[in-house]
Amino acid sequence: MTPDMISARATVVLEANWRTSHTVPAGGLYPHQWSWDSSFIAIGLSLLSPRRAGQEMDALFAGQWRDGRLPQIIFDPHRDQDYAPGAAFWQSGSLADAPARAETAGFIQPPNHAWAVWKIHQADPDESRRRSFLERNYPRLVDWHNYLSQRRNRGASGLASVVHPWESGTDNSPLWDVAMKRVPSECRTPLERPDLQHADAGERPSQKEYAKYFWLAERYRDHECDDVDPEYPFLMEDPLFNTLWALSEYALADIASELGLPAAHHMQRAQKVIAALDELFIPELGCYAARDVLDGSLVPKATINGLLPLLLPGNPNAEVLLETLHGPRFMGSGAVMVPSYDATALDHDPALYWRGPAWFNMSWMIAEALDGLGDVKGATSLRNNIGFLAASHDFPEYVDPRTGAAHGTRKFSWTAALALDAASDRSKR
Ligand code: 2M8
Repeated sequence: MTPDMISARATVVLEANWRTSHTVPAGGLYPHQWSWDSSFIAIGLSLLSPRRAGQEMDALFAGQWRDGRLPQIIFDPHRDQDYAPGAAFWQSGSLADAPARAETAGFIQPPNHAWAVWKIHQADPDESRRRSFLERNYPRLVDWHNYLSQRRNRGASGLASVVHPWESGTDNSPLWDVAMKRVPSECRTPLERPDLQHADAGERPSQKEYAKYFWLAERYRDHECDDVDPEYPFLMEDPLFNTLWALSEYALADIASELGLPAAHHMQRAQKVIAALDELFIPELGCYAARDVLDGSLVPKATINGLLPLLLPGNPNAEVLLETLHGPRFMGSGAVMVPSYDATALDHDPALYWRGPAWFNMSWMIAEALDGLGDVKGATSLRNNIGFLAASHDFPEYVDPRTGAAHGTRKFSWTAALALDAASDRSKR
């Protein structure tokens, strides 16, 4: 399949998933706007239309709260029956810090936004300047990062904590299993699962997991989403979330310099996050772990989250991470894209969501990391697989890492956007 064919097919998906001002991740399964999806999508859109990439980010920031948080989901009021929990569950309008003109979730997602904004600017700096793209987004991004450092430093380590598996973007990753044991499953909200109309039950989190997800969401909402609930049972420091924060903080330094503003404080914050991340590195595991803030324990499971600190420039652990990446637990398992979880683990499942399958955004980020490390051949080979597998299987949500068989929903927007990017030469990287 030629890069032109991949781009043409990906463009059709992105057109179909565009809704006036933003892109839905998938028309049936995910009918609203999701936070970190939109960053990946906008990176792809910037190749088609910088204007549309800008609109995508504007629509997202229209949902930003007064406390700076950028919510996990901005709801489309016309589709509230089609996804749970939705706007009726969150009732964000009743919370003082929530925006008046948008209905949103109270949770957040990984902060890849400044990183994306800087990439979009670099794709066409003249167009970006004409549209004041950086001027508009810089203050919003600063508020967002301030929310992370002021409100989410729950473990006082300098890292941001996630308060729900959904906030990590890797919902049922084995990293959360132990902490989820202390979360009750007696939620009060009826357990609706519209997701099961669009994806096989065997490829989605279980009913029991959903009951716990809802219980946590109820608890967070009923505490006014205030991030100070002393009895809250789930606080985790995720290596991927914090890697993206550090990268985005570096991107804010680039953006500030481009705008002629002071940038040193952004560099310092990035370095602080990176120094704190070092406490999550387990040499014997060959990658980073997540930390349970409530008891300080590290979760020794090898996941894609733990490999992605490879993206951090000058990471002193890069050699070990590369060994793990190329070893039998990940690419050395005969994989065509990077598994989300250790392929040798007894509970690795190549079709079950974040417990084994390969995801396009993750492999795309690994390719970015390999570029940064000078492994152009490795990055190109991964990008070729991303483009080919995406376009030949109708842009699936995730694939079996070894066979490339498609799973989850199809016509998935970030798959299309990142396949488009992978197929482009992006000024020869
Ligand atoms: C998945 O998560 C949502 C909850 O946010 C869900 O399962 O319903 C994850 O893959 C997440 O990373 C992604 O942002 C979202 C929308 O694509 O779907």
